[in-house]
Amino acid sequence: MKKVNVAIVGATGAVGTKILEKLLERDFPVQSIKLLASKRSAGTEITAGGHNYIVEETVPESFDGIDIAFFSAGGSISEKFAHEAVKRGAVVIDNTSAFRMTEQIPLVVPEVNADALNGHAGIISNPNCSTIQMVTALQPIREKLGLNRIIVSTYQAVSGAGSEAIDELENQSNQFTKRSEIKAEILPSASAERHYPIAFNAIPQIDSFDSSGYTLEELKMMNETKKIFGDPELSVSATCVRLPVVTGHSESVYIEVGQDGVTVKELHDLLTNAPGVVVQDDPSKQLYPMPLFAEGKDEVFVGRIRKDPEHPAGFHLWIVSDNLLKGAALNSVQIAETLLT
Ligand code: 25A
Ligand code: L14
Repeated sequence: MKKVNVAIVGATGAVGTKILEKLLERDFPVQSIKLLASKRSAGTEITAGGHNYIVEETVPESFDGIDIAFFSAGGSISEKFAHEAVKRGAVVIDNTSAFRMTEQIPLVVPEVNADALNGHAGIISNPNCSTIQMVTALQPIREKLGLNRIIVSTYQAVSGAGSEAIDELENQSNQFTKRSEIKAEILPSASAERHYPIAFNAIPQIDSFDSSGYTLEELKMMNETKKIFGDPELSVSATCVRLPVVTGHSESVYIEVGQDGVTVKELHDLLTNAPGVVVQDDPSKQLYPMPLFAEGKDEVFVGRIRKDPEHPAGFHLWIVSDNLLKGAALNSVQIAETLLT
């Protein structure tokens, strides 16, 4: 395989750090790796895989000679630099929401719609973390049985909101046990008018509200799922909730498949053979997925598969994955690997 020159924008962040880890761990064919972040982090030394890297400030010239640029520094940075990177010859794999719903830009989960990469024009979007793990698990079901409806409630980890949110949960947990004043400055979102403690709490707001009453995170799940599946008619609705979990998103998913009379065993068999999916489902052994045990793992874990007693095509599933890996860094690196093969 041809060796490539890679850049990571947002390399010091929660997702950027994992992208570097995955590139090294998976023997990605790198010629060189350039770590980019804001001016604040320029000069920081990062040691990984026996190499010392010095973080540089992101400027337009950073992308000269780069073949693949991974972006994970927030939407505004992608808007500022992604087109510039493409102009200078790079393919951009973007982890932010900046271009996901732009029609000509592919939104890709390799296990689901690798074909969408054909004929891309330089920018490829990596979907939202909650969306990725859900569509990865539902793809084999949709392919074989059809899918008419999804109702999902999420239980999301703080690492999805970046490293500052992880620090906030840790600090608040300490403040709580020491009975000192609890300081909330980041969640539910840095730009929100009011902030609430996440430690020992559950916050039914991820990102800001739309005039419809849904949050942007919920709308991302609804719109991105339809785009990835290529099915604008699919009925999807979401409720997204933040929990005091560091890493690993969980989802309670209700689906209506395209035919009646399907059995739980059929779903088990389909999911057991699905790429990137692991079934953990045995009530007699209390076996089900949990975020604490999904952290650091590449797979999407599925359990609690049950038939809805009131609807002939309805099923319930519990889907868990590491939001920084399959939900972000791993999926981005898999997109790059798919492009190179
Ligand atoms: O707009 P979106 O798409 O909704 O994305 C919003 C946020 O979501 C995260 C990502 O946070 C992003 O900021 N994110 C994006 N995609 C994601 C995904 N798929 C995702 N999360 C989950 N799944 P993050 O923490 O992962 O990454 C932030 C990185 O962005 C870098 N960055 C910021 N501004 C930049 C920039 N890079 C280039 N140019 C810019 N102008 C940021 O680097 C980080 O790598 P950094 O240089 O800001 O350094 C982070 C270090 O600095 C400390 N720090 C943070 N704030 C301050 C600070 N130090 C001093 N003062 C501060 N105010 C941090 O502790 C950290 O060590
Ligand atoms: O759109 O705060 O990829 O958990 C995913 C994580 C947005 C923020 C995205 C979070 C991000 C979200």
